[in-house]
Amino acid sequence: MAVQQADRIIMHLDMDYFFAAVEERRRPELKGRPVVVGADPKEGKGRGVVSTCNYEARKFGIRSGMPISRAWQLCPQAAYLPVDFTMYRDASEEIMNTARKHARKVEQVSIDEAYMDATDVGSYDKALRLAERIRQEIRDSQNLTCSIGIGPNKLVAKIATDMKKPDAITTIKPDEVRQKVWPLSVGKLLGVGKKTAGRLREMGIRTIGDLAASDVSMLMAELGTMGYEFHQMANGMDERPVEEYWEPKSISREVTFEKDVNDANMLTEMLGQLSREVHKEAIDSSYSFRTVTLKIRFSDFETHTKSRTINITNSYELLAETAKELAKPFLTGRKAIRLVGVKASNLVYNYGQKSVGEFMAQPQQETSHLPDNF
Ligand code: TTP
Ligand code: MG
Ligand code: MG
Repeated sequence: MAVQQADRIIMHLDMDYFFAAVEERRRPELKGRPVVVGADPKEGKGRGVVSTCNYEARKFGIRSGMPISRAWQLCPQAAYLPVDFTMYRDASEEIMNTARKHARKVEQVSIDEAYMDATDVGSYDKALRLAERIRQEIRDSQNLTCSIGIGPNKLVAKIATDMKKPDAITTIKPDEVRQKVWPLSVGKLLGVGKKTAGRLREMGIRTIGDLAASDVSMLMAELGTMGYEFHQMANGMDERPVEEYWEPKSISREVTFEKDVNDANMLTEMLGQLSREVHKEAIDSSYSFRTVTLKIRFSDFETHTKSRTINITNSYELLAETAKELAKPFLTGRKAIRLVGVKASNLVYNYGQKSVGEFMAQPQQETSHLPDNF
């Protein structure tokens, strides 16, 4: 079978039962028990869904995205914990930093997932040793487990990760695609949802191998250009590069006035202007933010910064209003002002469809829901 990009080596890393694993780390007494992270189950009457659960809870049939009331029916004795997104995001940042220490290019694709380009290590054996180092370092520094897949492209690497979890490394070399990937169901391919899988089934196509062996013009007649893409993928072909971006720590603008200013209206207007520029950069680079910081320097160089953390947002109004509110105590006219600045930090990247912001948008709960026996 022809795999054209045999010269690339791509790794895919995904943390194991991520939110629940971070919760277990915080409360080691939970280890070995079913743990569900998500909405408040309210003794089976709760609304909202399961974010994730550990492998013990999965044995009861609980899954991400399932109504929390259903999870309660399946396993009322589980520990039910609210989503503590800040803690998971901090862990995610540490994990991605570890990955960046080892791989030349790292593309984070979700809170617990990244692709790495390991072409420059030169061989699959060396890539495996590199993956082992990364897994070990995440375990040592974060006390969390991950799974890593290694393959000739993103598609095959991700399929490899999913093949063996938790705490596993799986390699699929180009000449193993036929043996390891073809027996899998078509649903494993990117973009093949339940509906497309159903249509393919009607055409007698169930496995990735069936798809690879199908006539490409027949697939295109049925599914349009998607048919062509699925056929390519089924043959293990995926040219998408690993695209790295470095998460900026903050976005800020400041201005030093030519002449010190004592006019509150003018300062407020300038804060609005600076907020607009910060906001534009955040939107252009797909970031929401949680923390707004104001910086003020008086004519005698006395400098103050004040921060406020708000609900995650990408609203200009919220940014500007928060900056102006933070500035109020300084606009008494007591001293002239030399410099003002506005900063947005605690940035959260909006990952297309299922953005981190959406996870955050789930109602936050204040308390945890550990049953008494935990
Ligand atoms: P996943 O990597 O899909 O799942 P997981 O890490 O919990 O488990 P696995 O071992 O199978 O990889 O998602 C990462 C995190 O994203 C997950 O811990 C919680 C969150 N998440 C949701 O909040 N809602 C969802 O529907 C999914 C799929 C994930
Ligand atoms: Mg995961
Ligand atoms: Mg994931």
